[in-house]
Amino acid sequence: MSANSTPFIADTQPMMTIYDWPTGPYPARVRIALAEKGLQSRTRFERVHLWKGEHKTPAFRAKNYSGTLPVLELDDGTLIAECTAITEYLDTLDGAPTLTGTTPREKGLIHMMTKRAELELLDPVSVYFHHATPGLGPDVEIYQNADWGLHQRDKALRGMHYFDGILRTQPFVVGETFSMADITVIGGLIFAGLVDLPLPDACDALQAWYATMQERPSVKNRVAMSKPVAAAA
Ligand code: GTS
Repeated sequence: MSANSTPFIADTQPMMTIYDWPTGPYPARVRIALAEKGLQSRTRFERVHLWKGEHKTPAFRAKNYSGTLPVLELDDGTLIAECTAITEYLDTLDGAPTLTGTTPREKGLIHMMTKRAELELLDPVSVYFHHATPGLGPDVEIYQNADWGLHQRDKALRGMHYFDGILRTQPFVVGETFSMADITVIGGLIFAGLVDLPLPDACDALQAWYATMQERPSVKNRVAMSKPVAAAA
């Protein structure tokens, strides 16, 4: 058992390992999905130190060619990277998806809006962080283009207005049900908060939605999820 393993795991359940960084916005997406699906007790977390660039080492790139977090490793050695792919796996594990849709229509819309949340919000905030701020520091950020970073910052702000418009007329990013698309927008706003990119005042629907989302236990407890459980008295 590794130092990060939680001691309350039922021995009979197959285990999964998540390689991540506890406060990271992309890792947050998978942590929220794990909590929504009640899979925390089947998960061990292995911390990969982002600020030391551990995700760029050859050893880690052997697990994920892209050198990014999070990565899911199954006990048979299967490796699944990319938050969307990991969420799809977790959501369908019990045969009762709640985050990725059940009908073809739902699945199509949720996939589209998840991709849109990445393209128009989360990924641009990330590019802004890595290119137009010190990012993870000079040892990790080997190429930076500040103009590109600032351009992506503006794109992220436009994305906030876009999602604000969506959330003016419905409670969730895809209609009436919380889904992977909501989780992805949450990831974008977590990242925006970390890089001091405030939601525009005009985005009051997005602000109200985010306040509600932050009250969800899966969102609220995402960082604490991997803290070692206190020893039983
Ligand atoms: N498309 C990937 C996914 O969806 O999983 C992107 C993953 C990603 O960018 N993860 C961040 C990362 O590894 C983790 S965090 O910044 O949210 O904590 N960034 C480090 C880097 O050097 O790009």
